[in-house]
Parts: sequence; structure tokens; C-alpha cells
Amino acid sequence: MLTLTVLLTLVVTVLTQENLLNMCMDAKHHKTKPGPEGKLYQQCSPWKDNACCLANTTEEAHKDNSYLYNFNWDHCGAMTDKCKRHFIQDTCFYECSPHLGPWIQKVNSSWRKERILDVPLCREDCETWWEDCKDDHTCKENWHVGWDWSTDVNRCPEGTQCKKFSEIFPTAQSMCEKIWSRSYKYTTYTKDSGKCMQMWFSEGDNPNKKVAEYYLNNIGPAMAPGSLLLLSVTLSLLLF
Ligand code: FOL
Repeated sequence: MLTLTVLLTLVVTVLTQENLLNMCMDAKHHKTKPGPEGKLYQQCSPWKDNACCLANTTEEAHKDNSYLYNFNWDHCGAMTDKCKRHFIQDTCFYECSPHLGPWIQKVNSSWRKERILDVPLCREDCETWWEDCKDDHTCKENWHVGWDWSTDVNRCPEGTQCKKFSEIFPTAQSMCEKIWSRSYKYTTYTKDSGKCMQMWFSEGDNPNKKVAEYYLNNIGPAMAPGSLLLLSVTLSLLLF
């Protein structure tokens, strides 16, 4: 009986892991399940074989003040193209990634039921983002809350001042971690490490699946070591 229970638990654990490896968060524009999309727009095309976003969402992701969040990148004057492309890429990553399971959390929010928290971002992706934006301007550290929405798009709230990115965010780390209220965790891992998530990758296999797998099997949230423990308990029960 005990053996059966342990085996069942093991099966459930393995199935849960499989689900965490390939799923979509319950947010504003995400599909309920990941799947192929045929064609995704420009910078979002690397996700076309398996995506949580619809083609329409990816087209919108490339527009200013898109219907996605009515978000105005140009709230402190026009954002440069070299900076904006990183925000477009972030939108693709956020809307399309099917491998964010280990970092998805439930939230009480007016516009989404789940969010991502502390996704380990590759150093180069964070640093080139900051380098390309450091001379652009913004008035806020956390872009998720506190805007003036009295018009149709977000504007800088009273009492704030437009400053250089590099003043609001002195380091690449502070920008990546603070701008979307800790969606990302800055890491010193490089893109070839297999230990960090890549915002930028070429069409072909999504390198982030293996990274999610790594975090589930190694140091991931408590449940992963649990499955290894269960495996050994099962084996010892069967053998002795
Ligand atoms: N990219 C990443 N990586 N993580 C994210 O969580 C993320 N989120 C967005 C876009 N890219 C992301 C969505 N952005 C509001 C502002 C920004 C936004 C979504 C919504 C907004 O309506 N803010 C209101 C508060 C709304 C509320 O929390 O009830 C505000 O006060 O400004």
C-alpha cells in the first residue's frame, strides 16, 4: 500500500514537472496552452513553433501605445529605436514564452491572475538592454504601477521628473529587476551557461526549455528536490 502511494505521488510529481515545463501563465493576453502559431511578427518570430502568444499580440507588441497595455514608451520624449527594440523583445518574451512555469506565481491584480517572479535573465541580455537605453529618459523606476492614466495612455505622475535611465537605474541589474517589479532576477550567467533565460535567441530550438528543466531538477522551488527524494524512497522500498 505504501509502495503504491509513493509510486502514485512520484507519477503526479513527474506529471507536474512536465506541465511546468510547457505552460502559459494566466495573464491578460496569453493563450491557455502553448502551441505552434505558424507565423509570429518580426522580433517575436523565434517563438513561432511553440508560443503562448497569438500572432496579433506579436504585431501589437511592435506598436507604440498598442492595445496590449496602452503603454506609452515615449512618456519622457521619444524612446530611441535602439532602446525600444529591447522593450519589444521583452514583450515577446513575456507574452510568448512557454517555459516560464518555474517562476509563475498567482497574484491579486486587476489585469492578470498570474505573474512571473525572479526569472533568471542572462547577463548579456540585461546589460545590452541597459547599455542601449542608458541615455534615454524615464520618470519612474517601477513601470507596473503609479502612472497617471487620466488620458488614454500612461503619463508621468505629478511629482516625478524625467531623468536619464542611468540616473533612475544606476546599474543594468537595477533596471532589469525593478522595471517590471522583479519579473527578472539579474544573473552573471552568460547565454551559453544553460542556467539563465534568454530574451534574445535565433529561430530554431528554444534554449529556455533546458534552462527551465535545469531549475526544476536542481535548485528550483522545493518540489524538485522532493521528486528526487521520492525516487530514492521508491527505489529503496522496491528493492528491500
Ligand atoms: N514584461 C515583463 N518581463 N514582465 C511583466 O510583468 C510585464 N508586464 C507588462 C509588460 N511587459 C512585461 C505589462 N505592463 C499597467 C502598467 C504596465 C503594464 C500593465 C499594466 C497598469 O495598468 N498600471 C496601473 C496599475 C494597474 C493595477 O495594478 O491595478 C498603474 O497604476 O500605473
